[in-house]
Amino acid sequence: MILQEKIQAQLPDWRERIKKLAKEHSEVKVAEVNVGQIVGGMRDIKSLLTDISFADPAEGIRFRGMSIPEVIAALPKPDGAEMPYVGGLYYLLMIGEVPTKEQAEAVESEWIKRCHVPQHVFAMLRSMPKHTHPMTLFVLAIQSLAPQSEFTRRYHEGMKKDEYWMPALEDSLNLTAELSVVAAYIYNLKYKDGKQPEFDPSLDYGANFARMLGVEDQKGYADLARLYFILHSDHESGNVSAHATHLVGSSLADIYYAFSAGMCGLAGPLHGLANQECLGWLLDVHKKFGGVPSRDDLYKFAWDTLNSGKVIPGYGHAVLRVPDPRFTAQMEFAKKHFPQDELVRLADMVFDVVPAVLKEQGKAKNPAPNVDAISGTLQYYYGVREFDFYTVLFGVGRALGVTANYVWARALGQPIERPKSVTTKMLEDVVAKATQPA
Ligand code: CMX
Repeated sequence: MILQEKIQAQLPDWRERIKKLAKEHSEVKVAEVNVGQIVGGMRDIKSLLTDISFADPAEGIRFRGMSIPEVIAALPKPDGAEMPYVGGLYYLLMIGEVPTKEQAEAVESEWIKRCHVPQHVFAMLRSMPKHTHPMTLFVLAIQSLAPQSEFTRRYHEGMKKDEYWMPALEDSLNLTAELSVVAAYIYNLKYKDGKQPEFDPSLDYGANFARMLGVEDQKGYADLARLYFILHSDHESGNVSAHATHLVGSSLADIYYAFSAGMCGLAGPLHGLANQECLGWLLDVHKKFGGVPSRDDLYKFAWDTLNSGKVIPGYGHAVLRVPDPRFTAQMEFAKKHFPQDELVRLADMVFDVVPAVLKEQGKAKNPAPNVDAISGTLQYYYGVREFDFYTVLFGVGRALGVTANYVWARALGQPIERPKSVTTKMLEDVVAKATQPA
């Protein structure tokens, strides 16, 4: 299998580099930690190792060193499509090289081969109460796929440590193949008549997702799905979903345990839920003014939101200090395909007005839009209007990045994570010593 062969070929060199760092340079200091970082949610503490992606504060995310526009331009595309194969992105994340069209298609074929969700998963989903949140269903479905884990089976047979990554890759390919079917099934079960259009083995990942979701404009939505999954795949390892997956995986739990932990984190309002809150805010503006408001009205509305003690969703970021290139890519897509759509025009006006308002308020370190400022608007345009489902979409994309990290973490023998805690008294003592007059 293509990914296995490529990783195998790269492994000796990577293992040597890590071994050298750990054996010969483990005492070299990388950064210092201050009290603010410990009290403030470990913000910016450099303590995670990944080569899959890097979020540069001044540039945004780079996948294997490539910016979003570079990735979209370089990855091969299905015939007649505007956006690249999702399988091509998976190849890039796993291998660190831009695939040829044949290589991207080989990953897509692996997914098609492995796309057999066991019937008990659907039966379990059908047995849940109708009002269950789609993210709860998603997590349960991931867990219910766990009995197929190759990693767990081989672990209990006593596989050697340097082989861990192989069944980890098997599991990751199976999981990512099945997730799109599971997500579409949840959508159809919860919001439609429960019948799901058949998976078509002649289509790629994005087109199949559009088909299974049953949207009207299949071609347009297939491109959006490809773009959406690519953009949401990874944002280095410190965010909640990536870090939770990595942490749980470091205990040698299989990817089903690890990824479902990540998805529980994604379900939180400060992480994956923000996209639906952002669209909700745009729709509130739209409703209040009966369409796209004047700039003055929007300016006042934004200030009213801040004055009522709320944040303006879709703006600000923990790491980025510029407009998120994932926002820019989606805005360009919307302006190219449906520039006259009222919500797109409104989102564009918000982009013009809100950063200035946040700057005037002077609190947010980054007054620019993040990925969530537009992603719901695009889904809404294509008729996917069930807000609660948006985090599931995010999860399908996020699986690509976190499983690539999981495979490489096992390949490089990354150990179980165990940071150290301190007590409040210890911090106070450190502060007292540091601030003592000489
Ligand atoms: N509207 C109003 N106030 C904001 C703000 C916004 N969009 N963004 C930041 N602020 C405020 C913070 O609430 C904070 O206020 P307090 O000092 O009163 O607590 C202050 O500005 C400083 O915050 P920060 O250091 O700039 O931002 P954080 O790293 O603490 O938080 C984030 C980052 C994303 C949670 C925050 O910007 C926010 O709440 N934005 C709106 C929600 C949102 O869009 N979330 C999606 C994140 C996307 C992602 O994770 O990829």
